[in-house]
Amino acid sequence: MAEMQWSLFVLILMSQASFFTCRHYEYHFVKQKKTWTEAQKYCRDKYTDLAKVLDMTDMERLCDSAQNQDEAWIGLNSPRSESGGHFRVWQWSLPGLEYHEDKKNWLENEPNDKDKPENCVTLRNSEWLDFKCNHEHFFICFDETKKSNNKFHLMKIKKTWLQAQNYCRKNHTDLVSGHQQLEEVKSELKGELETETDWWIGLFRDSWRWSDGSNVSFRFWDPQNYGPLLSDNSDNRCAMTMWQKRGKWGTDKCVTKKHFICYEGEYFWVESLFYFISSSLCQRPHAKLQGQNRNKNSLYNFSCISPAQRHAG
Ligand SMILES: [Ca+2]
Repeated sequence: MAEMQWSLFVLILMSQASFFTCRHYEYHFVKQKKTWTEAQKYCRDKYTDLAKVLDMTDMERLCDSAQNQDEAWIGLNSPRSESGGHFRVWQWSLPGLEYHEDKKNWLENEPNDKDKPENCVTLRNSEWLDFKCNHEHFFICFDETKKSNNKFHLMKIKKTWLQAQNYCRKNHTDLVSGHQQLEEVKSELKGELETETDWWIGLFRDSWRWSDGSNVSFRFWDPQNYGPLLSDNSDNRCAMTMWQKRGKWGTDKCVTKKHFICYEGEYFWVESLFYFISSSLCQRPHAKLQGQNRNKNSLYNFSCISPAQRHAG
C-alpha cells in the first residue's frame, strides 16, 4: 500500500513536472581586485567558478556574502563572437522555464527586430511582438502565492520593461512568464485583453552567458541602465553586482579590476522528477532534500542544505 501511494505521488508530481534545481553551494566574496578573466581563473582554481545566480533567493545569499561592499564581478558576460556578432536567445524572466519557438505565438512578421535591437516582448490581442526594452507599456504580473483566479495582475501604468519586471518582483512574483501562464492569461483575461493594447510579458532575449556555460535565465539588471538590453556594441561586456543599488546588476569593461564573487559547490538543473528521484543528486548522507512546488507546471525548487544550515534552521 505504501509503495502504491509513493508511486501515485511520483506520478502526480511527474504530470506537473518541468524543471528542478538542486543546489549545494556557497558564495565567496574575494577582497582582491582582478579583471573579469583573472577573477574567473582565480575562482576556477580555488573554488568552482565565478558566481552564478539562479533567482532572488540566490541574490539574497549573494548580497549576504559581502556586507557593505561597493561592487563585484559575477560570472555573467557577453563575449564577442569571432565574427563580431552576438547570438541572442529568448528567455523567460522567471527562471527555470524553457522557451519553445512556435511561430503561432507571434504576430505576423514578428519578431522583426525592426528598431534594433528589439529584445523585449509584449502581448497584443493574444499575440507577441518584440519591442525596444526602453519603450513604455502596460504590463502583466503574476503572483505564485495566489489562487488561479487572482494570479494575474493587469497593470495599467506605463513602464519600461525593466521597471515593469522590478515592479512585479517587488509586489508579486515576476512578469507573467512561460507558455503555460500565457495560455492561462489568454483564457482567464480574454475580455480584458481584447484591445489594441500592448502589455509587457516576461519574455526577453540577450546574449549574456554564465561563466560555467549554464543557461540560467535570471537577470537582475538595474532598471535605470538599459545598456545590457539595448546596446550590442557596448564595450561593457561583463556584469557586476552593486551594493549601493541593493545588489542590482550593472556592466563594465571586463579589463577593469574589481572585487569578485566565486561560488563553490554543485548546481544542477534536472529535467524530470523521475531522473531526480532515481539519481543520487542531493541524496548524500550530509545533505537533506528540501522541496517546494512553486507553481503548477512551472518550477520545482529543491535545495540541498548542509547540516550547519539545517541546525541553524
Ligand atoms: Ca517588432
